[in-house]
Amino acid sequence: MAKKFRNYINGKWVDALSGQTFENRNPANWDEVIGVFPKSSKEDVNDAVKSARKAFEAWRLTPAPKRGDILRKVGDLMVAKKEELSRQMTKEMGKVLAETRGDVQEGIDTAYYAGTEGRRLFGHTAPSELSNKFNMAIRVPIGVAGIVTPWNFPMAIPTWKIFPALLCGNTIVFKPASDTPATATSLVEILIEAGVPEGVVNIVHGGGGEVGNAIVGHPDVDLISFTGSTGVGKKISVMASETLKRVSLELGGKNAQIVMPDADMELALEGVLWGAFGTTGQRCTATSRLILHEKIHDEFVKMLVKRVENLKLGDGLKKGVDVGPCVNEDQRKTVQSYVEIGLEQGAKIVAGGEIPKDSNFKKGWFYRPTVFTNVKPEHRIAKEEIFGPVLSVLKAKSLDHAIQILNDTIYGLSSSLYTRDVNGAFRAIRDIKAGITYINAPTIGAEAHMPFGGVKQTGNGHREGGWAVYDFFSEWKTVYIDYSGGLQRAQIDNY
Ligand code: UN1
Repeated sequence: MAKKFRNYINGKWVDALSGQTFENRNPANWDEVIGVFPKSSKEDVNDAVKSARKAFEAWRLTPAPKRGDILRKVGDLMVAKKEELSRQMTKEMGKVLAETRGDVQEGIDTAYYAGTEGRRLFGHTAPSELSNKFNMAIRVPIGVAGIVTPWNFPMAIPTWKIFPALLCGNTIVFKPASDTPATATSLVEILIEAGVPEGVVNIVHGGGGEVGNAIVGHPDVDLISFTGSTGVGKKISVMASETLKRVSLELGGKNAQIVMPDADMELALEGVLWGAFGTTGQRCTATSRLILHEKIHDEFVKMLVKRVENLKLGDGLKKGVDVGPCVNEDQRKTVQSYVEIGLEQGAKIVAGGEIPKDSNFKKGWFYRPTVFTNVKPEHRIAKEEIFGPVLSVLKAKSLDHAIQILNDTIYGLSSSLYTRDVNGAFRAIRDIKAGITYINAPTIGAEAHMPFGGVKQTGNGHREGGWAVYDFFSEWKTVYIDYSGGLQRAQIDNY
């Protein structure tokens, strides 16, 4: 019998009101059922929002350092359970164990950052233009936050949103991706164990159409923080505008790594292998374009193909496996269809390009790590986000040309340049249009205490991570205290 999971609303574990359920299976072995989860609807969301609204009144008045203490305890519990959480995540979404450990660690880092932020959460003071008057701006909680998260970082991304939201004094209605509901449940269990009061965190499982839309459309939800596709992000933006919610969108990417002839080639090779095929290419920061200077193009492609062919595909729990399966059937179909589009438009496959035929792979959503050469900037595989193990190689004549190709996309999340030329590197930092630029490091590997997010259609200008996310989850309140005992008119009495 598969384990049965529930929603957590108003301090109680409950089934969906409709009684409906859905199953989640291991993408490396679809015979294995991870669990059965409530298939919730609008009514369940209504209950969760009601619970979060009620709990907000006490939570907003809980001192921030106390909220921080709870989050520090959350971090301690995550440390204690790191291995268990990582294994559960690999089974649930397929990425290899070393990476799921990294995912949990990112959550731990975020918890400890939030814990200490409880004793900062700085505001500002500024002198008044009038005598005997004091000015300050303080951060205040906003209300109920709707948190809608993807399956590729099932622990890290929810923590990026939920921990700072809680620290700032907001309450939560959490809808995790339906491909990773078990990891999300573990996170909620940890929050409860650490002492988050009843009603402050609520989790509602189910599909985006039903549960996600109900959260975004709910008039009593004040904030939405969403990570996912650009298509869905645009719909959320429109829907949330009805009630003028504050919305943070973390969307697609078409990230590129540039390699110049003066770079350390071995290092650049390690970088692109990790950036393109880590998490089976299913990161919004994944390297999906490699822009090679023409002088080193042929030699680099040769080195790359050799290494890609040796990447070991398999069940992420097994030792020595480099690349796990795609998360589900739809995702693998998308990958396959982009490979066909690439071929049709005249690109050339130099590695992978197929579903593995070996019987070991029969019961999982595996796809061979794939490299295309002869890719032109106008090809769809150079423009559209694939979210799978597919790398498109393009050729550039110079650094400026490479930057121009890199910028030729609607997205702007991550970017990378391998070079030893410090002048070129600084020019690239200035001219690359992306939220994140790495020099001599791959496009993946963001750290929890630094701002994370993109420009152009990767988002709507907000940032997660570090200090920046606290701006999203709190409201500025400006306070003027006049202790002159008389009416002082700003802009008038002093001029
Ligand atoms: C994502 O793919 O949505 O920098 C997040 C990275 C990770 C986070 C990725 N630390 O790749």
